[in-house]
Formats: sequence, C-alpha cells, structure tokens
Amino acid sequence: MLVGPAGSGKSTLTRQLSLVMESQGASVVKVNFDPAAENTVYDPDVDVRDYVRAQDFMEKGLGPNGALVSAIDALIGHVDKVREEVDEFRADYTIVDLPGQLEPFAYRVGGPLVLRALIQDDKAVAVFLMDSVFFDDPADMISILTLASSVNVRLGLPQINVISKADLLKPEVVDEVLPRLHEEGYLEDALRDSRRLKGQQLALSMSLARALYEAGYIGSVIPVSTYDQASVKELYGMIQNVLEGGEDYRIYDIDEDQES
Ligand SMILES: Nc1nc2c(ncn2[C@@H]2O[C@H](COP(=O)(O)OP(=O)(O)OP(=O)(O)O)[C@@H](O)[C@H]2O)c(=O)[nH]1
Ligand SMILES: [Mg+2]
Repeated sequence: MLVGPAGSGKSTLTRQLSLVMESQGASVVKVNFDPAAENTVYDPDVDVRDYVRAQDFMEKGLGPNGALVSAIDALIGHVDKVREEVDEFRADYTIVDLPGQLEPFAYRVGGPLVLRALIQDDKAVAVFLMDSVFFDDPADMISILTLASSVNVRLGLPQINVISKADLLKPEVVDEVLPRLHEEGYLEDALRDSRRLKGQQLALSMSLARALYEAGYIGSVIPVSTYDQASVKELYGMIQNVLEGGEDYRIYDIDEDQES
C-alpha cells in the first residue's frame, strides 16, 4: 500500500517499484486506488475508477475533498470485484497506489475498512511517503511523522516510512540530520536550536517529538529516490523482510483489539 500526502511521489514509485520487482523475477499487479486520479504515470492493471469516480460525487454537489471521502466510502460496495480482478493476475505482489487526499486513511473509518476488504487474509505493508521537503526543518519533520503515525494507527498495518524524492534532500540533511534522527531526543534538541517555534507551539511540538521517541516510532526512515534504482531496490528488500515476517505482520483485527 503506497500512502502519503498529495504529490509525495506514490504513483511514480508505483511504476519504479514494479519495474524493480519485475527485474528481479517477481510478477506485479499495479492498482490505481484513487477515484479522483486524472491520469497516472503508469498503466494500471486494475483501476477503482472503473467502479467509482470522485467526479460523480462532485456532480451531485460535493466539493473535491468531500467527493473523494464519499468515493472511498462507496468503494466498500465494489471492493470484492476489485479483489477478484487482482486475483485473476495471480501475481506475486500487488502495489496499491492510494489517493494523496489522506483523510479517509488517517482520520476516518472508510479507508481502513475498504483496505481490509481488499487485503483479506494476505500479508500487507504500508509504505508511507514523506516528501524530502519536510526534512529541512525539525517542526516540519514532526508534522509529517505525526501524520505517518496517525496512518499507522488507523490502518493497523506494519509500516515503512520512506523519505521520498531523496535526490532533493540538502547535503547537510543527508550528512547531519538523517544519521542522528533516531537518537533519543534529537528532534527536541533540533527544535530548540532552530528557534522557529516559541511558547505553546514549541511545548506542544516538543511533547509530540518525545511521544514519537517514547513509542519507538522513529526507527529507521529510508530515503528513496525514483531516480536512484539502488534506493528502490533497498525499499523492495525492506518490503520483502516485512512480508516474510509472518503472522505478526498480518493486518490486525480492530474489533478484536477493542474487545481485549
Ligand atoms: N526529484 C524527484 N521528483 C519526484 C520523485 N518521485 C516523484 N517525483 C515528482 O513528484 C511529482 C509528484 O509525483 P506523483 O508520483 O504524481 O505523486 P503522487 O503522490 O502520486 O501524487 P498524488 O497522486 O497527486 O497524491 C511529479 O512531478 C514527479 O515527477 C523523485 O524521486 N525525485
Ligand atoms: Mg498519484
């Protein structure tokens, strides 16, 4: 599941990742899961727009964001068919290119419900794309990491956090920030040093940063550029590791968890 904010590079990565997988002998189905996509940078094998289009909801009077949310909710009535189409390919991997409008997947029930119906009992991993532009500033890093953590909690899937468009990272970020990001307290120190935030905003950001470390959430983030095949191969390796991890990595049952 490739997930991330608008323009973070999901569709481009769908194409590049499928090429890398295929070059290593795996078969891949590419699924466009964005009912509002106007065109895609690859040719989807399966396309939710064959079932639901956000445009139809706009014609009923909704704005673009409400239309997308409603379209994702409406997919629940069609997701079995989407799954059947995917199954017909009998492929080793399915790459699902999700919409950049993250609301259904970060804050609502519709997105996780539809994805669970799509995934069924298969193993799945969410790859969350964080645009490299967020890594210029510690406050921005905290914003994107908290969004990534929201998606993680919502979807209940193992998640790999990727810095996308890594070719655009500043050299000082590559040399000085990324190697230290996982160090306990690093973001809090960086926030204090940057002096961009003050008062209540600084206190809140510090608390969020601390929570991310305490939850062990800032493990490894992996820089990926679609211009650098080696980085896409490395991501493929991580995806394989997670999927080979077995039962622990199956999508968990939200209802069971709430009961316990
Ligand atoms: N420099 C650079 N640009 C990239 C990379 N990956 C994608 N882009 C560019 O980023 C822009 C957005 O890429 P998309 O793949 O359409 O992003 P998306 O996440 O699918 O966008 P939405 O579906 O609209 O949310 C395009 O102009 C891409 O060419 C990358 O690794 N490096
Ligand atoms: Mg896209």
